[in-house]
Amino acid sequence: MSPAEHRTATHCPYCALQCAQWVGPSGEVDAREFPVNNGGMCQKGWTSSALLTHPHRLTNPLVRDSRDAGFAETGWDSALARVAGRLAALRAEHGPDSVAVFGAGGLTNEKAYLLGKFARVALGTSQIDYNGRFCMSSAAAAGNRAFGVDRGLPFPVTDLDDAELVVLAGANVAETMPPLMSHLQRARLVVVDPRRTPTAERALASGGLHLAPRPGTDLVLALGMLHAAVVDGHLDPSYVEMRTSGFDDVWRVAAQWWPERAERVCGVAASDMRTVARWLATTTRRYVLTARGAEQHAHGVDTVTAWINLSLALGLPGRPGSGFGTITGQGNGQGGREHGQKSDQLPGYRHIENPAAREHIASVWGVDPASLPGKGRSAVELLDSLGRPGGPRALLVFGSNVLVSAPDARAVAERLDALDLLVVADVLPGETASRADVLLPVAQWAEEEGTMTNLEGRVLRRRRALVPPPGVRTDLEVISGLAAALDAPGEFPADPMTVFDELRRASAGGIADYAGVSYARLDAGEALHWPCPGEHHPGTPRLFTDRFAHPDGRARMVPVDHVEPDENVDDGFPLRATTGRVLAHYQSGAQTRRVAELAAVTPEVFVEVHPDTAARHGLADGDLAEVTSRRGTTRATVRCVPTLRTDTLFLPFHFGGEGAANNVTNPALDPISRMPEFKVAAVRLTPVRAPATNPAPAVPAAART
Ligand SMILES: Nc1nc2c(c(=O)[nH]1)N[C@H]1C(S)=C(S)[C@@H](COP(=O)(O)OP(=O)(O)OC[C@H]3O[C@@H](n4cnc5c(=O)[nH]c(N)nc54)[C@H](O)[C@@H]3O)O[C@H]1N2
Ligand SMILES: Nc1nc2c(c(=O)[nH]1)N[C@H]1C(S)=C(S)[C@@H](COP(=O)(O)OP(=O)(O)OC[C@H]3O[C@@H](n4cnc5c(=O)[nH]c(N)nc54)[C@H](O)[C@@H]3O)O[C@H]1N2
Ligand code: SF4
Ligand SMILES: [Mo]
Repeated sequence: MSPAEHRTATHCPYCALQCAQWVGPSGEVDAREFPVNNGGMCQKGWTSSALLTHPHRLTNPLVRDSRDAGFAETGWDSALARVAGRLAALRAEHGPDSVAVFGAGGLTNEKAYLLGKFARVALGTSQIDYNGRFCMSSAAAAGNRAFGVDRGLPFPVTDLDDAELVVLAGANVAETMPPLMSHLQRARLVVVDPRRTPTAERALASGGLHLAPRPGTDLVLALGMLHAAVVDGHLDPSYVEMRTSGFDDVWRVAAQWWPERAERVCGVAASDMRTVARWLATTTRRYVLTARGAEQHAHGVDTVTAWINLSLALGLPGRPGSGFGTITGQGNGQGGREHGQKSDQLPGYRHIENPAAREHIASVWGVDPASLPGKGRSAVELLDSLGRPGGPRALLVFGSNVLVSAPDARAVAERLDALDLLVVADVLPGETASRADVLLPVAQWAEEEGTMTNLEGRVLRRRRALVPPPGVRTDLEVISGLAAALDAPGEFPADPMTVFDELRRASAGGIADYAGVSYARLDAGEALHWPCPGEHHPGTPRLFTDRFAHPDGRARMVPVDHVEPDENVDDGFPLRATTGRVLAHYQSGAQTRRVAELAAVTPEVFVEVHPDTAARHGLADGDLAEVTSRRGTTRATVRCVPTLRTDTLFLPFHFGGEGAANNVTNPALDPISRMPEFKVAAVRLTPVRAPATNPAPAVPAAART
């Protein structure tokens, strides 16, 4: 590592833990001491510099006249003029909603903010949404409903250090945020996951439990535990009385879910439900945390609500040393959902249909409130509307590889192909970028300034250690340049601090209030968790200590009941496929599949199958198989896993093409969050008979003896 004075303090480009890094003058990366990561990083963080100088890196704007043609390099002025010209023509002919924008939870706060403003002011479109719908939307909706505010962890990660018990529902943190495990050393862990993940192994080693429900039945499991807690005398009546409302309605449902009945639905032993309820009630420092396994369902909001209800009945949220939280996902999964790239949202976590919110934001933007569009389509619905009558005819994508990561990949490919214009800003030629008409090369994390908000709602500084390659611009420069080429009203500065200062004013008075957060305070090392409403406000590391964010100060317990997953198994599709992550790859794999060290760990897609299930289908470890749902097929190599449920298969979603897990996933949406059901699809498993590569030579019968 280079001398200390030449290295720059920043954070990892990938997940929401935002481990602290040093980046040296040649891009070399080292771990940096910071509360969330305790000086550690995972393999992805350690190898993140590989992409800075990767030969596939995009370094020039690329354009083409048709999808069949090859790309040609062009200059920035000509690329931006071309995009602006076509967008203006589409708007003139078909109206502003004919142009759509797709953002991402990996974008900095500044980018997310400017992108939302660009859509509403420069394009005048309501059609903007982002990949956070695939990620956090169910937990966010449940948190808003119960607590009146959505901040993934309403306490710092370091509070977990002293926990005695942590229930992880659908979270495989040992692979998805490995350094987070350093905060779970003392705790007994209960892991709820249909698979015996490395996190579940840790639970067993900690003296805890691994509960393996049938995918999509966590809600019943939580109801069974609530039933057990109440019947066994563990309810915290004074907390429920003082700090919550709605318990009676919740109990009316939970009363019907005695553990044995819940067991029949979810497959977890009733005795284990009673044990966990007792552990939760009889330890002092205890937490319930959810992640995508519990959330990515067509009833994900209600499922998270069921875990919240259990936590409230036992008095966890807002009590020192205890709590409920959700582990966010993408680097800026938290900040990315606060500043207005969501279809129903304006900056500061304001609602776009609230007249006071529109008035405030319009005044910051210097436009007439009436000119701001209303609510647009959610991500899956937006993708589904592309190129259809009345749907958008152009799409601008910033920071998402939807062809691999959105559910029902074949349908997404059809919709992208139906567009008149696809513009992608990316650092690499991933699957979606490669399908674009115009491809705009952007800077990477170590080449730009900005802020990110980590899983604890703490605002962090991303700092520039390197100059981007010539020909590459930052996302902010791209958005600013496009606004200028469109002759847009309002200001679209490309300087991150200028954008952030405007974001502060826009967020002021909102739920996610950043008014008091400044680059100067962050650079001075202050730990600022929102809300931070003033220059002298210390920020809010812990929410809910005195009151919840609803007007009456109480948390709302909302009655929820079991609903089967959207798609049932039947003779044609007798198994359930669930999907998720492995340690070495990140998301759609657009980045990590190109990093040699990571590709060596997990070179290709696999499907986890119980050995008995594999044998029943004529398959063994290492065989090639097809997993087929009502929508499509994923080809993957069989990995026999004896600890897996026999009715369940698991596919990582980090691969594209024939190996894309999303060829089979179900785009059924949660009615509230519009989150797709990534975690359960009805499938069948079939062997792929490899074509004989060396067919035996035909031997004349007479020669056989
Ligand atoms: N290595 C790596 N780390 C990452 C990422 C990555 O792509 N790779 N992505 C980041 C992002 S954006 C996110 S959102 C987080 C996600 O972090 P996690 O939520 O931990 O990751 P997943 O693997 O999607 O899902 C967790 C587990 O849910 C289980 N599961 C499936 N169905 C069910 C169910 O019905 N109920 C329950 N209880 N569990 C179920 C799966 O078996 C899986 O082990 O990770 C972040 N960190
Ligand atoms: N089956 C299944 N599907 C899933 C999930 C699942 O569990 N199962 N999980 C879902 C979840 S939780 C998530 S978060 C999504 C994520 O999936 P995606 O939305 O596809 O996210 P990434 O793969 O991170 O895509 C990021 C893209 O943006 C580029 N990029 C990186 N940084 C920047 C930047 O600063 N600016 C720009 N312009 N581009 C950048 C990368 O090169 C890459 O091409 O996948 C979802 N899809
Ligand atoms: S855990 Fe997340 S933030 Fe930390 S090094 Fe790994 S990918 Fe980066
Ligand atoms: Mo995510």
